Amino acid sequence: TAPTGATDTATAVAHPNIALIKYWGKRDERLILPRTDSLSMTLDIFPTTTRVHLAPGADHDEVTLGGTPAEGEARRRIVTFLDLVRERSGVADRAVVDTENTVPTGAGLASSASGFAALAVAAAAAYGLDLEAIALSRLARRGSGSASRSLFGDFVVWHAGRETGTDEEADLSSYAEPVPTGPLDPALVVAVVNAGPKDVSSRAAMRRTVDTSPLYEPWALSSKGDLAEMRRALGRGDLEAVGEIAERNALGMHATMLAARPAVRYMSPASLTVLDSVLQLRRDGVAAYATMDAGPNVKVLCRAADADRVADTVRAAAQGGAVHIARPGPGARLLTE
Ligand code: 2P0
Repeated sequence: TAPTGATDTATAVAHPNIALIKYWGKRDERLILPRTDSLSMTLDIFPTTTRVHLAPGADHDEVTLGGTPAEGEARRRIVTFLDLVRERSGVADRAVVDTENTVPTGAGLASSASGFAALAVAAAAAYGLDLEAIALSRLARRGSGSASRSLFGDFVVWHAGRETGTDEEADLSSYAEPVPTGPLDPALVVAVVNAGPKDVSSRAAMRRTVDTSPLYEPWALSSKGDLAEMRRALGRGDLEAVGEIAERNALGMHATMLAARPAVRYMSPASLTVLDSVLQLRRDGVAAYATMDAGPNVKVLCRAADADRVADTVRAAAQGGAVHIARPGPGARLLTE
C-alpha cells in the first residue's frame, strides 16, 4: 500500500535541452556522475509527456513509447529507473508508463533528456516522493545525465559534484540549477541533416572517448575554463561570446571523439556543409554559432531577430533536411489532472 503522498497516477511534461558546454564522459557509470560541469538551454519545442500509473498486484512494469511497447535497452533503462524510485519511496508496486514524444523521428534531439526528466517528475509524484526541483534533477540524472538539466527552463548548469568523499556525498552534490542571464534574446535553429539512427550510442561513445582518447583530458580541463567564461558571457548578455564559447567547446568535444581508438565520428559531409554556412553567415555580419551533439545534426545559436534568416541559410545548406526554430523553454512540470 502506498504511503501518504502517493497519487496513484501522475503526468508530467518536459522539454529537450541543448548543451552549450557539453557533458561528455562519466566518472561513475552507475550513479551517472559526469567528469565535467555542463551548461544548456532548455528548448520550447518537442515536449515529452509521460504518465505513470501505479499497478498494485501487477508482476511487471508495462512501458509504452508512443503507444508501442518498449523493448530491449530502452525498456531496461526505464525499469531500472522505476526500481530506484521504488527503493526510495518504499512502494513496491509495479507501474504502467506511457510516453509521448513530439520530436519528429530522427530530428537528432536526444529524447532521453526530456524523457527521463518527465519520467522523474511523474514517477516521483505517483510514488509519493516529495522532492523539490533540485532533488528531482538528481533523480532524473540517474536515468540519463542530460535529463538533469531539463528539470529547469532557460539556461541551466549541471554540477559535476564532489570528486572525493562517499558515493552519497557525490550523488548529493551533482545536480542542476538555473543560471542567471543578462538580456539575451536567443534562438536555436536546429538543422536536421540525417534522419538515420546513430551507429554508436552516446553512452558507448563517451566511454570509449574517456578510455582511449589522448585529447580527452585536455578538453575536460579546457571545458572548465569555457564554463567560467560562459557564465560571465551569459551574465552580461553577450550573445557573440556565448556563441563563440559554445562553438569551440562543441568542436573540441568532437575532436576528442575523432581521436578515440577507434574513432567516433558523428559529423557527416552534410554537417560540414552546414558548419560552412554558419561561417558564411558570420562573414556576412550575422551572429550565428554552431553546436553539435552525438549525431550529424547542427544547432545554430543566434538572436531571435535573425532566426528566420539563419534558418533560410541553414535550410539551403542542409540538403533537404528539415529546420526547426527553438527559443528558451520551460522546465519540467507536473500536469494536474
Ligand atoms: C550533452 N550529450 O551535454 C551531451 C553532448 C550528447 C553530446 O548528454 O549516458 O543521453 O544517458 O548519461 O545524457 C547525451 O548523453 O547520456 C548527451 P547518458 P546522455 O547534451
